[in-house]
Amino acid sequence: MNNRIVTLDEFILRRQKDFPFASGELSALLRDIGVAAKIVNREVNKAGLVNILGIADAENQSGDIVQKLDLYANDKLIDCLKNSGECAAVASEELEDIVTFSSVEGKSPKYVVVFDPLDGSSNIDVNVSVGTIFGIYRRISDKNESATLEDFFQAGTELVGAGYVIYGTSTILVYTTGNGVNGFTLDPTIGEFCLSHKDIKIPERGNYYSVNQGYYLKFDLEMRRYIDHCSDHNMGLRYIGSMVSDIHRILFQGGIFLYPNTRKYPQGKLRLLYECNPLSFVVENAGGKAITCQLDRILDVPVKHLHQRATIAIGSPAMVDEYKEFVERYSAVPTFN
Ligand code: P6P
Repeated sequence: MNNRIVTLDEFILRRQKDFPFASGELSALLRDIGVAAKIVNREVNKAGLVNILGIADAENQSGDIVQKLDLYANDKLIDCLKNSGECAAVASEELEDIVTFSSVEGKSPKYVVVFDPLDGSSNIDVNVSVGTIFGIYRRISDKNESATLEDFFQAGTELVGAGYVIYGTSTILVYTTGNGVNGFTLDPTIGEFCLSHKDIKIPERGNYYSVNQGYYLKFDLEMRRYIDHCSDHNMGLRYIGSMVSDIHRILFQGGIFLYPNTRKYPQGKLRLLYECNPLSFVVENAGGKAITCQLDRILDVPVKHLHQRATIAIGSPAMVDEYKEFVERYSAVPTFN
């Protein structure tokens, strides 16, 4: 059994032949994201020890109270990507607009990156796992000019790479460039992400469903009937309040995560650009499915603005298909697909 350590950097370089435009820029960009993740991890792991807890006196674009660590993670990701020379601009949950980068060493970067720097950050103060979500698009605007919003208003199907980092009992980076999904666990003794979960495939179904049951009475009929179905079939409920953590569990144990429209969030709460699309890209590449609660494939949904919200049902293919049947059977809105 060959249990030689394979670091993230080594893996990326080995698989560079898989990249459609294997000229090394995407490899370098992924490595830079790995560096940012290590820096963020260092601070997340000691959040309880230094005065970076508590509420920054700011709100982000979603109107959420921003924890200081959100801002720290946001800044570190921007620094790493700005200096990489491979990224032309970023969009972040913590930024109202895109941030474009000037050229580094005369390079004209091919890519832009979207990210939620610290998803589920309300859990930080109670030591529950949180995560960073990222997605990589090829630029479509004029490479001789600064990147524009046009580069970010691309459907999820145009992603060339996506992944997440979960800061939990261990820190794991999971990513795909469209050719399989692989997980790397950070070994703090050597400061390297090491291949730990090769070619992840999501189970066809699982024993848990994941939804904020507290909103049950506010859900539409089809969602309530689906939840009743899960309960009638003795499925367990696991909901962490950190989408990265729930999706990570589902990737390995199977299951379904749902965030439908509610009175407070009639379009859904989660953000399409930097939460739903990247995680759907990962889940689909692991053999899963991701649709809106109106039954559109998440990755096909047109991106019209940076902080656009979406409803989502994502996870094991058999369970997403089952949920789809409930929507078709109980939804007031006729479905034609
Ligand atoms: P609710 C965290 O704020 C987040 O964006 C996701 O990580 C999480 O799944 C969801 O919101 C939790 O939302 O309304 O259930 O508290």
